Amino acid sequence: MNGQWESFLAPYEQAVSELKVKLKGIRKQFEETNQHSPIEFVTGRVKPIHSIVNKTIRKGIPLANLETELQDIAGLRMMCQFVEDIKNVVELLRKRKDFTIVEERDYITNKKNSGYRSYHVVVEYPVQTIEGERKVLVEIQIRTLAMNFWATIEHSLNYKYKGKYPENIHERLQRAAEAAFLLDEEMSLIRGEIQEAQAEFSKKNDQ
Ligand code: 0O2
Repeated sequence: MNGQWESFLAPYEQAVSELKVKLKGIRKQFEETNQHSPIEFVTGRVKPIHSIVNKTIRKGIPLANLETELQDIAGLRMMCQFVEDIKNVVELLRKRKDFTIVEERDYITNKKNSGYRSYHVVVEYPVQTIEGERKVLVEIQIRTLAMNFWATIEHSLNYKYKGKYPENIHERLQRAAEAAFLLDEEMSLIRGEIQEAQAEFSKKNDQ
């Protein structure tokens, strides 16, 4: 059984490794050209077998339909400093020729009831194997550092409650998510004001 899982997951492992290198490469290119990188850091993982099995049970997905119906067996996360960076990252992904976007889910405009915010892009990525090309689905989650802070902690608390928080905890988590989003908005405003001041300063110096 474990051997079967291993060979099933092998192309997903390959997709995650390759995409980690490629997406980290975007950040490097911005740095090399002395531009603000919309990407702060990139992580990736293949979903553990027990999480795959639990999710198929929870969502009623037959194991035979895993490849088409479970879109996040391979997952990448791209963390950004500012909310505005997220749309720039999505634009960069849309322009790429090494995979095809099959779905986008905007949980920033439409936050989840839990308070979760993130932009999800599902792509079909071709993996080259010794048996030929295999296309696998990969979910790329794009979020700010503050959204990631909230989601990481909420995810670890969720294990204790299995998604069923007592009402007051649920409300406090929602409020904490709003606080994280306010922080994102404030940081963007501060950045905007600093950029304006810098532009003024350069204009005066040029006169
Ligand atoms: P893990 O351990 O991160 O892999 P569903 O799972 O039913 O909500 P679906 O169709 O799988 O939805 O797609 P969706 O919602 O676009 O992506 C699910 C993934 O988004 C989750 O994967 C999490 O990574 C993240 N996510 C979604 N909602 C929340 C949330 O309320 N809190 C946190 N912390 N993360 C969330 P998994 O499989 O749940 O978990």
